[in-house]
Amino acid sequence: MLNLQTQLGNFQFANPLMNASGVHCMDKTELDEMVASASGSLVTKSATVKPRPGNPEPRYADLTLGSINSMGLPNLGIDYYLDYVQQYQQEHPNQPIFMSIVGTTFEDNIAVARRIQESDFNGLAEINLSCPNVPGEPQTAYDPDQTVKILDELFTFFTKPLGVKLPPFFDLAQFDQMAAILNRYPLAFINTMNSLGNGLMIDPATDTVMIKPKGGFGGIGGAFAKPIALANVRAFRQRLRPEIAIIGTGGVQTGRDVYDLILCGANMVQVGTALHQQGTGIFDRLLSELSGVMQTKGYSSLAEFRGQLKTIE
Ligand code: IRO
Repeated sequence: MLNLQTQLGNFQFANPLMNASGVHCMDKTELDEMVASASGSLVTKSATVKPRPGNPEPRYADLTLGSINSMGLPNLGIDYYLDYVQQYQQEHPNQPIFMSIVGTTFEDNIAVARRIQESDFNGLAEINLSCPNVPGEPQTAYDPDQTVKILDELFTFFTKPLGVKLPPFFDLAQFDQMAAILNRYPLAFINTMNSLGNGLMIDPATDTVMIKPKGGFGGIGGAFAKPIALANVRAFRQRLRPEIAIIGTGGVQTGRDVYDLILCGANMVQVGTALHQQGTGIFDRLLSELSGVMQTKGYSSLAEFRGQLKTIE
């Protein structure tokens, strides 16, 4: 019998799959569909203190190898998502849920985290330090000093399981620097990675950018992201304390993609662009394809191959 169970700290999940925050998690209808799906868990849309309409449309486009988005953090506000998870927790006491939170300023990051700390939320919180799409705001985790400032303040009061959503990094020195910072904090997990920030795609019929906000610049997801995601999961697994789990996110289209992220060290795996394009039925296919790869390789649990990537001597 195949066992697809995974764990993150003390939390158990029937399988490693979830949505990536921002995809299929904006409101109760989408979240309920995630709950009804074959995924092992789910995360709510990154929430700010107050609701936000986000950027003007068009703000998302499908591409041949993925997607581009500049949604601009549309969300229904932290109170909406807290109401949702409170109900969820009563109905699914043994199925932990994730909440994503974000602020566009230092003060707002702290304020939204306080709302979670003061609530009866008993799942895992993820603070998004990597939103690429708020005009005028840099991605927090590309600024080590700002990252330290936020984490220092958060851990003065935040006692629930907390992870950070990171942007992609591209240089081994950046991995060293960021891992050294993250290792100083009692983080439950990191989630690597957010979309590849500030890409640009052009519609060849009209010579026009594909999305309206920020002159067409937006976060790139899908197949474009897979090698970068693998590298980020691998690089952080090699550098982080073993108690800090890793959620691998980027470029999952098949069960083999899920397997590859686990091979690099992921404890859970999120699906973004492909979930947006195919809907929640994708989780059944991914689980069956993942099981097929494991059977071919002779594995009966994820732990047998997690982190077991081979290199060439
Ligand atoms: O534009 C968005 O809402 C968005 C966010 I907060 C993010 O973290 N990543 C992304 O690609 N889009």
